Amino acid sequence: MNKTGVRIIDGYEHIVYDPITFSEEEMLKRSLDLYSLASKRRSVRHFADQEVPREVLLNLIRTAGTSPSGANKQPWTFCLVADKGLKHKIRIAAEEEEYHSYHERMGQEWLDDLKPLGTDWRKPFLETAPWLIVVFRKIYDISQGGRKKNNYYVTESVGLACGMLLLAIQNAGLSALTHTPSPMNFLTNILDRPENEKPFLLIPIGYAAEDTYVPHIHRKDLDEICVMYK
Ligand code: IYR
Repeated sequence: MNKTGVRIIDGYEHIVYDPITFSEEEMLKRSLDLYSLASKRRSVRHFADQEVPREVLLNLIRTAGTSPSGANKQPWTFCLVADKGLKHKIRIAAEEEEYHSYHERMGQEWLDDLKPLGTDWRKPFLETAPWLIVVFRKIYDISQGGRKKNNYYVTESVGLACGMLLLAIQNAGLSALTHTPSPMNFLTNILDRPENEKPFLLIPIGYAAEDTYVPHIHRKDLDEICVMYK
């Protein structure tokens, strides 16, 4: 290895890995602290009319962009929408689809499952939230020369990136909703995205409105989600 920590392995440049480590005591505290932060995350549907600095949003997206992805293709685009006209268009189109979903497309079991959450076809939060993050998954890339290039495990990769994004949002002291109007092709048209990008998730983000109430849901106990082989 040379002094810069760069090494050629099998013909490809590698850099020395520089892991961040902690004492066991610190590790225990940090893991518990992050769990405590994560456990307070809730889906929020009521937002305050309060700006969030653009640079914060950019840092959240930067964090999401550190996610692992198939063959490191990073097959995602995060659209940041603050423009009121665009938010209005998105709300109108989402509500139209959701109206049909709630009245015709979703079965009774699905509607019953959603009753405790109090959702319906109306989506005012798409206009009240100061920002919408619209996540697209790139089903393939397009090379400089216009050729199709494969991406791999696209859904898994973008799902992982969104998980990191949600935790980053929580860490910044903001609130968000993972919203999936269905179908959501209208986002491709409104945001004028290329044909290799498919909408994945719509995330309204901002400060929760004062006196926001959320459903009293419970998270599964550890012994319901974790199986130890020891
Ligand atoms: N997409 C609809 C319905 C909906 C579906 C599930 I599954 C939820 O957990 C919540 C809502 C909507 O956003 O209202």
